[in-house]
Amino acid sequence: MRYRSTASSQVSWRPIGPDVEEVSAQYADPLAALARAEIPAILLREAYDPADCRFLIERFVERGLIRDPLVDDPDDQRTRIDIGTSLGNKGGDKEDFLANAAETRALFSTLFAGMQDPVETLYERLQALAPDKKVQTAREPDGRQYGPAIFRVHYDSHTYKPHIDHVSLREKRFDYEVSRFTHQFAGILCVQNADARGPGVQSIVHRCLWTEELQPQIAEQRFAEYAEVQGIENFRVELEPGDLYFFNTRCIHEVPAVSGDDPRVVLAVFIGYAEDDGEIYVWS
Ligand SMILES: O=C(O)CCC(=O)C(=O)O
Ligand SMILES: [Fe+2]
Repeated sequence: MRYRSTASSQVSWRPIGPDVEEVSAQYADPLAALARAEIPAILLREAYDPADCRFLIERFVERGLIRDPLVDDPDDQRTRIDIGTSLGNKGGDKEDFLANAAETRALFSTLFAGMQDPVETLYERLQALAPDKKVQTAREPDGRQYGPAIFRVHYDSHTYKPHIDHVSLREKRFDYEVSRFTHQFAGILCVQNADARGPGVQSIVHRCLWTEELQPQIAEQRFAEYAEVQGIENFRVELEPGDLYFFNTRCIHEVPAVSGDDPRVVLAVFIGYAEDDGEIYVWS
């Protein structure tokens, strides 16, 4: 069945899934629906093997990329550890950013030995959702590539307050090739929940596309109140390890404080998309 998708629809704002076949059967162009925020997310269950999720965490510990959960290091109190290159953090210095991205690609070329490459899984699924476009790692006109994806490891109490992500609208970056895309999405693969006893709330996506007028509500941390008064719908994303979701990062979204003994670990990408662009760029 094809969901009705206008704001006046009786059908509430629900993600589509649980796999590419079903999504493609429901929507001729699922990414266009995401761009218009007709749906909160494309949610693909078991895109990646949960056993490989566990191997991956062990690999991170073996390689010293994250803290050993059995060793308490009083000098290391970080609530977030990144494995990969972030344009948001490093984009102020393009040379440094691109050099760092090359190091990440070198690291990732051996990191997944003996297991399915989760970055490949994520790109493959995205490509399957957009058969008419070419999905590839974002690159500058001279061919130099951005970081392909990033692991984010969040420890107890780490929170993302309501925000959006958008290279030009929010970060005001115009000197990178990815600025050309009208729409920005995120792809998030759950590697580990903070509490192994059940699916954790990963993020809350609000049915509200950012505009300049909304910025004060966000900056002054009044969005929750605003959403309540306006009766803005939201969708709470709950994932098991191996589940993957894509959402429009211009929809105001947040991640409640991580709570649990284990870190919440995700593999994340940003995605540049435009209806009239034959390429889809992926970066972190
Ligand atoms: O960790 C997440 O699920 C989402 C984090 C976030 O805000 C983003 O990737 O844009
Ligand atoms: Fe975000």
